[in-house]
Amino acid sequence: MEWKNKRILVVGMGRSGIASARFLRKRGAQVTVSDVRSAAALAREIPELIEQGIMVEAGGHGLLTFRRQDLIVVSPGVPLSTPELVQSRSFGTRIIGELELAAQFLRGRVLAITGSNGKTTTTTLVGEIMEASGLPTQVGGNIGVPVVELVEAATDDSWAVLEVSSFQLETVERFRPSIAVILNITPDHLDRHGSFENYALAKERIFCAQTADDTLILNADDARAADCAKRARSGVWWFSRTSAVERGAFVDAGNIVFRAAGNAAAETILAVDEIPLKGAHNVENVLAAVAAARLAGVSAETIARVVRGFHAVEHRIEFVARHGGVEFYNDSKATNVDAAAKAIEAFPAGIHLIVGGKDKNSNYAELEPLLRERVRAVYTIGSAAAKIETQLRGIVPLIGCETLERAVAAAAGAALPGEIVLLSPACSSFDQFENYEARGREFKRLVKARASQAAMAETAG
Ligand code: UMA
Repeated sequence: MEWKNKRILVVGMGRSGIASARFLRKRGAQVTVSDVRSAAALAREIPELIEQGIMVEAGGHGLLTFRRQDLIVVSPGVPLSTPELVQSRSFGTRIIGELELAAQFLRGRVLAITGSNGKTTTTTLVGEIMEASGLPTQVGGNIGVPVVELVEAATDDSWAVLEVSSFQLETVERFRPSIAVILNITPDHLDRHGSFENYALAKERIFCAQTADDTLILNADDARAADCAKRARSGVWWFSRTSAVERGAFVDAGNIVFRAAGNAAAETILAVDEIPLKGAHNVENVLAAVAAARLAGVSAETIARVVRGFHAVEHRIEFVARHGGVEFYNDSKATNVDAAAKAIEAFPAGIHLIVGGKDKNSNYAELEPLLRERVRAVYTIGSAAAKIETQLRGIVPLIGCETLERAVAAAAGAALPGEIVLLSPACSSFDQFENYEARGREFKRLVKARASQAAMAETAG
């Protein structure tokens, strides 16, 4: 498509929308950005956009604004069921997302990672491995850097290592990763996608444009992810924590190994014990990273070296502090039930668990066996609290706290030496925070403030 003077509407003025609008304007398009937030709320963003010649509609989406466009670029957080988008589609207007837009310009090869959980950790790890091996690498996508921002520095020899979400994948057509990874598919975002199957089908779009020259890496231990092999045109490789795979990465006698083909001998990469990250799910993330990096041509030695030195990504079972013998962990990125389950599994017992936020039509009762086994008490926060309390009643002691501040105080007050206070909310954050990062930062601030108060009291005493 020739972009010059094309009328393009960007929906949403967040990270993705602003980057798309700037990108399109630079290529000569007539760009309008529309956002439901008020002009006052967008006071920081609007002046710069106007200065660049971008038109701004704030305080709601106008039906007419949506009508006069050659193309609509929608932000990942805007549902495709938004009435203005439904109407535009019925008029035949093409609607794409920022990922598809970027894919049409991005040079070099793409290594894309999706999954319900583990995306950010695996993407960060693969990015570090690729960089350490000397391959020109950029990291972006759902991890926080819009993919259009990678276009300028990309070359025919470079790699873009991308975390991609179901929201971004929903609108891809020509996005074609040389290597695609599906870590797992478990219920998430059901409020947006309507059903688990719709959500899974959105994830499958990661390989919709792949050909036999491309590679798809799947988790053999995850039934829905493994099922994708039936519909892939690409070469399928596997990873598994529980059994040997014909080709790919698996655990063998306590080691992470990689097998290039069914009859080849597996090469040892490193021992499972050498992985510095907590939890069985992180073994899966490492297996996926090993398979992806090995297939991108990185040596076993480089992979092992980077994995050994890799520590938790912020907000993912991140160690915050230890005081009064109690350890505090920030797992704010656990925005669904499965992610919270994985965090609980990472600690044997004595957990004081802070849960809640904005519900996504989730079933918290799925946590029951783990709560009974490992959790001393659950502290609820946010708008999902009433639903969580109803679903978990009678399983563990429940303490309604409403705010994170009260939850930290209650959990810290109740936890005994040797126990754990874990923020792993199983919900999104948007009812009380700007995003999960803000929630995680607030948790860390509260914990550290308590620790320094305790230290001061001790000194004074
Ligand atoms: N908005 C509208 N109309 C609507 C809905 C929203 O105008 O109907 C506006 C909001 O007022 C706001 C803007 O859209 O101004 C927000 O857009 P957005 O929600 O797409 O957020 P961005 O800031 O553009 O961030 C997005 C991703 N957000 C989501 O998918 C919700 C970020 O992923 C991503 O890092 C960023 O693009 C860069 O690629 C975050 C996320 O929560 C981390 N992802 C979900 C997850 O990981 O579970 C999928």
